[in-house]
Amino acid sequence: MKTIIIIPTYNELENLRPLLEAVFSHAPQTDILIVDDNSPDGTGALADSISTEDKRVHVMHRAGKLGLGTAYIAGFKYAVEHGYDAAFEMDADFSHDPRYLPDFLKAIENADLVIGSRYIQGGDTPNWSIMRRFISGGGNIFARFMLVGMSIHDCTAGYRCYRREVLENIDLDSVQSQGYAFQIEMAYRVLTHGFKIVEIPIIFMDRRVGKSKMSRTIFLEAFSYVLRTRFGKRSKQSATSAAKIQPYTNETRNEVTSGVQQ
Ligand SMILES: Nc1nc2c(ncn2[C@@H]2O[C@H](COP(=O)(O)OP(=O)(O)OP(=O)(O)O)[C@@H](O)[C@H]2O)c(=O)[nH]1
Ligand SMILES: [Mg+2]
Repeated sequence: MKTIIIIPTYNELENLRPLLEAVFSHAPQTDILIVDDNSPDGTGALADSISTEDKRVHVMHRAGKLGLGTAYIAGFKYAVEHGYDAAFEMDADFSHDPRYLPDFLKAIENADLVIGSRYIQGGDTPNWSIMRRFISGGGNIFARFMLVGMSIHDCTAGYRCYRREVLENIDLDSVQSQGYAFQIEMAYRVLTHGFKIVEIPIIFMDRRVGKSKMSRTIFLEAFSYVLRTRFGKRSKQSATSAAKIQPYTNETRNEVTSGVQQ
């Protein structure tokens, strides 16, 4: 299977080289696409120099900070255009530990989307404050409660592997969200297309160096996406058809499939 790991970067100078080394130590057969948004700290130039040393590394430069969602959409399109069978989402800050890559690669053989989950047995967020756990855990419970058919335990998780067929079938240009909402929207679309999602446990670590780009806006965007999808006109139709799906009867607790068609 030809795979590519999409890593969006904005000011990740210190993380980039050690991260790529760690990725290749666990999954030497994968390619990497760095999507850099003209990072002021020179991450893009470093990425270029690494790509001249290693042909597995590709770089996409964008003019300015255009957001995580559009960076992934651009990466997904690149993956489809260049004939990859599967594409990963991975943060550059070591929150998404490359040691899990072999688990993802095994799971994607029998899934359309694999999500690295913090909220199934074996998953954890050990260095998070109570408040952060509450916001993230509560957000996931809220999304599951509000979105019909959303049976994923960690729908805001950003460590994922998509099969090419999923990316070809989702209308990528119509995905508007950027932060947590982007992850929720993608997961919901994958489910409503009837694709099979598998969650595997990951321990999520806080970034070691560099600055977080997380903001209140990103939190509010996710909250508003869930409400709009639940109560919006178009979503009412998809919720109605979602309600027609057979009850979720997975023997393996972490496996999620839906027969919903949009
Ligand atoms: N290309 C691009 N990358 C971005 C943008 N915003 C964030 N990133 C990258 O996306 C990844 C996740 O960003 P973080 O700042 O770690 O946000 P987070 O992981 O949700 O929040 P923390 O848990 O606080 O780290 C990192 O690799 C960032 O460099 C953006 O606008 N464009
Ligand atoms: Mg992070």
